[in-house]
Amino acid sequence: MVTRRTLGVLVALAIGAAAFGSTGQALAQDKPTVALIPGLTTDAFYITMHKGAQAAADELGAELIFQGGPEFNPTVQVPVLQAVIARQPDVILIAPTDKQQLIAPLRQAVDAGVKVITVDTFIDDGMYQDGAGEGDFPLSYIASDNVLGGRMAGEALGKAIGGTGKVYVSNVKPGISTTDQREEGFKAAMADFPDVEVLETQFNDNDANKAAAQVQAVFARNPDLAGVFGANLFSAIGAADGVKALGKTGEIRVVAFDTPARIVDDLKSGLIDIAIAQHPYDIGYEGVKAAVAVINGETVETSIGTGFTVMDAGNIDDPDVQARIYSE
Ligand code: T6T
Repeated sequence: MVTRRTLGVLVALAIGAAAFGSTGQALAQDKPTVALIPGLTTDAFYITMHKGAQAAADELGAELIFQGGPEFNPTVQVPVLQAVIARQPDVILIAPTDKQQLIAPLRQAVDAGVKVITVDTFIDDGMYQDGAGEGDFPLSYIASDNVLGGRMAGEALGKAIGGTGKVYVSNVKPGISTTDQREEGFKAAMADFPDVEVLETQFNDNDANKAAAQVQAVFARNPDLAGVFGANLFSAIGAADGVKALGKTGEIRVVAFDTPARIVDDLKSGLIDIAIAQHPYDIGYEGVKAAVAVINGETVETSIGTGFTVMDAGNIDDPDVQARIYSE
């Protein structure tokens, strides 16, 4: 006799048989699976991106894996990528931590049948699917326009210092698409300020403490230092901390890229003049949307741009502006 209990067991066995092949190996899940590999996990920018990605995954019925390393560094990111490839998601969304060093490891993903889309940063020249270059195989690039963002920062800093004086870029390290492009845009904007001298870029390895110490060292050599552009979250926090430690708030002007929560106080106190918020939530959301489209056999744009919100002391209390402060 088939009792209620044995029926339950039979149903459970049937579900088990559907989920596992005769070898006991897991079969592909019904749900599309998307993996998001950030530049590093403990950065408010990527934490916010994760939220947007999760929102899209929930809406579209996709499974989202979020796996990353503790540092923005290809040596740390490549093993994470290899572990994710072994999990065989349908699509990998990744913020590659170096333009060149991630090309070959990402090629391995494609060879393993996993589709690749890059978010925030790109590999190679960032022009995908054009048949040119070793790294044209990702299907799409979803990000801010970083040259434009750097240009906006340059214009803001040039104006803040009255079009004259010495400035420098506090940057992470060469070879990262986003921060390289921000510096490029910043320097292009400075061409409109002939009386501004752009000093040598200081590279801080994504370490805010190092960036702060560099402000003090540059100031020691250039007591007439007028401004610093912090080209990402850690560079900007370090630049602000360095200026504060010198007691030069409002005298050495700071323009920040990225907007973690503490930016609010720094804008209000005049430590930072302007902060350029990216829209990482949208990058994550659009990333998963594009991934699911690809899984459904649709073609996606090879380049999808997201916007900016420029924050200053005058608008920082607006709810629309507050909404663009990154999550922690
Ligand atoms: O500025 C973002 C990101 O766009 C960049 O690629 C790396 O740094 C951040 O994550 C901020 O820390």
